[in-house]
Amino acid sequence: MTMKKMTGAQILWESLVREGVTEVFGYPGGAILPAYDALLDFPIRHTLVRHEQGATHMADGYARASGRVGVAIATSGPGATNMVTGIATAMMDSSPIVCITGQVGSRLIGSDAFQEIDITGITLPVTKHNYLVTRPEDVARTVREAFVIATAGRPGPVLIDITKDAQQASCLFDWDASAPVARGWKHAGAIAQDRLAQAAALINGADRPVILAGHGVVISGAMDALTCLAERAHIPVAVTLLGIGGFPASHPLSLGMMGMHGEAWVNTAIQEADLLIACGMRFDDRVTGNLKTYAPHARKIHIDIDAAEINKNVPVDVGLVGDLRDVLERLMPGVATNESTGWTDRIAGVRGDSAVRDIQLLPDDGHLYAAHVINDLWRATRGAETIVVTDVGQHQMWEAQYYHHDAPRSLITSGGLGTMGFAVPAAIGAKRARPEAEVWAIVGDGGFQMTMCELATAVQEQLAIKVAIINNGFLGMVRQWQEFFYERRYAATPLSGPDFVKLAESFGIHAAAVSARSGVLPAIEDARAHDGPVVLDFRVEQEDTVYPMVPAGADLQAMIRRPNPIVETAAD
Ligand SMILES: Cc1cc2nc3c(=O)[nH]c(=O)nc-3n(C[C@H](O)[C@H](O)[C@H](O)COP(=O)(O)OP(=O)(O)OC[C@H]3O[C@@H](n4cnc5c(N)ncnc54)[C@H](O)[C@@H]3O)c2cc1C
Ligand SMILES: Cc1ncc(C[n+]2csc(CCOP(=O)(O)OP(=O)(O)O)c2C)c(N)n1
Ligand SMILES: [Mg+2]
Repeated sequence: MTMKKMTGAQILWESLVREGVTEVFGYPGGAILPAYDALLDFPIRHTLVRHEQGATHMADGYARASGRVGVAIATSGPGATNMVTGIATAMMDSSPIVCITGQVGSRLIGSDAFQEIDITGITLPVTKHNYLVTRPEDVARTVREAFVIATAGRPGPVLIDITKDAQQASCLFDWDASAPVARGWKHAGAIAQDRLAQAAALINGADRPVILAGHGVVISGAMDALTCLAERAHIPVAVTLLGIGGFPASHPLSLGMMGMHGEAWVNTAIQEADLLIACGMRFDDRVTGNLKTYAPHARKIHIDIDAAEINKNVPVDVGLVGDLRDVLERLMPGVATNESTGWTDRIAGVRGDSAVRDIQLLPDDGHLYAAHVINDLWRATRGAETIVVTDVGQHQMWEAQYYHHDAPRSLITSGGLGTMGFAVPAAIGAKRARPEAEVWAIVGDGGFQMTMCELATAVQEQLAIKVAIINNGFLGMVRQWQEFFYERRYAATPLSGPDFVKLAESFGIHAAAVSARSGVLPAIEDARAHDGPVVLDFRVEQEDTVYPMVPAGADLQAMIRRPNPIVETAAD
């Protein structure tokens, strides 16, 4: 191959193109200007964001919707520091993004130069890896390594900080000679056959097994393998928040979400189980509650690609380190067919007896309930290729409970960091990744006000995202904690906001407010029919509460239930 002299900036884009990148999300500034100048000559579309946090969430939403690496770009100093929340969000949820930041000239480093910040130092704990590049010769290799590291094993964010002089200077571009050197990301070794046999024996001998399906199911593409295991051994499947969509909600063996706001019968099943098969999930504290009393009767199998997760929170009997799909496929030959239904009947009994919400029976007291809005959205969009992106708070939990996901990558949400402000930009990124999909952002009035500036991005880029604001006039989830644990002393949780309809209209966005149940479906249908972004302001009951709730650190069975339950059954 003939080698060509190119600037570091040109090599950056050429390398990204060769990595298959077609979209980047970013915001320019002095230290990254050489890269922006060169961008005009490369077949990569740039989405101009309104805040660099938005760029990182867009890259993250893009990655989660597609499984490809999302790319964000910003300048040095404040541009780079604005990215930190988005990088941490991606880190906590194992989402593969590559962030590129400009840095002051290499001779100025350490001089407190204008907009100089040690972004590799700042992001060290929230990236899988990061780089400071000071020579054009290192750009191609660094980009190639970054893409390997972002996606290999457990995915995560990588940051590349490139000095201005490294962008400007030229060198010979040699792609082949820049092949990444494998270092710390080598794949886990093969799992010994006796470990697989041990796991299979536990499964074959269990009377009350439960599969705990996490985000790793989706990341690994293990949906079919998981369904195969569940069906062959007749094992019910509970999902984590990030595992939603990894196993179809409509499947007869689907239990629903586990944990703090999981369904009562799911947590009961886990506490009664004699075997847990944890698949690509990390036993987050939102999932386990009190570790001392967690699943006390259960033997545990844990399959995870990250060896550090095995025995981290929950000691297990058999740990299998590897890619979930691969491990499940190798496990299957040893798994016996089981048709006994005693255990699933028992769970169905708990499910039927226990007072479960039936949102159809929530009192018709003139108030609009978030649960109705979300369930109606599910009814309206089921069957269509829909991606729901949520923000963080009560509405996020109601989404998990009342929207029933059958497809992987159809729910995108910030679980580990719980980043308010995530939904609108992540929805924009998801829409970029899958333009044919209908993309809904479900967002609280608090979180919406954190990143609502990105509506301008949706308008400028003509991205037809639909935004449903669950407007309860409160920082609802914090208010709920104050209601339960702080004697209803609502310190700093009542929240005002602008007139969201007027606000959206000022961006040139079609918008409507809804305050009655009868208005919900027509508004949703109108939004779906509208060819462009839409904002719907759902003015819901102000002091509604997410039930059930396991108080932080409490035993999983110690759920706070809706008081005076009406006869409740699972929605549909
Ligand atoms: C307000 C709020 C309330 C919440 N309440 C709940 C709740 O009630 N219930 C709940 O479940 N969550 C809840 N969460 C989310 C919770 O905090 C965690 O984010 C979530 O439980 C993590 O799910 P996970 O372990 O499946 O995914 P991740 O945290 O993304 O972990 C994925 C795991 O899969 C592994 N993995 C990745 N790729 C592979 C692969 N190819 N093969 C094998 N393994 C792989 C990773 O190493 C990792 O261990 C809540 C969050 C918020 C903000
Ligand atoms: C950036 C950030 N700041 C603070 C919090 C703490 N927090 C978690 S939920 C929540 C309230 C969210 O309110 P809103 O967006 O209106 O959603 P609701 O709970 O009312 O549905 C807050 C403040 C957070 N998760 N993220
Ligand atoms: Mg709110």
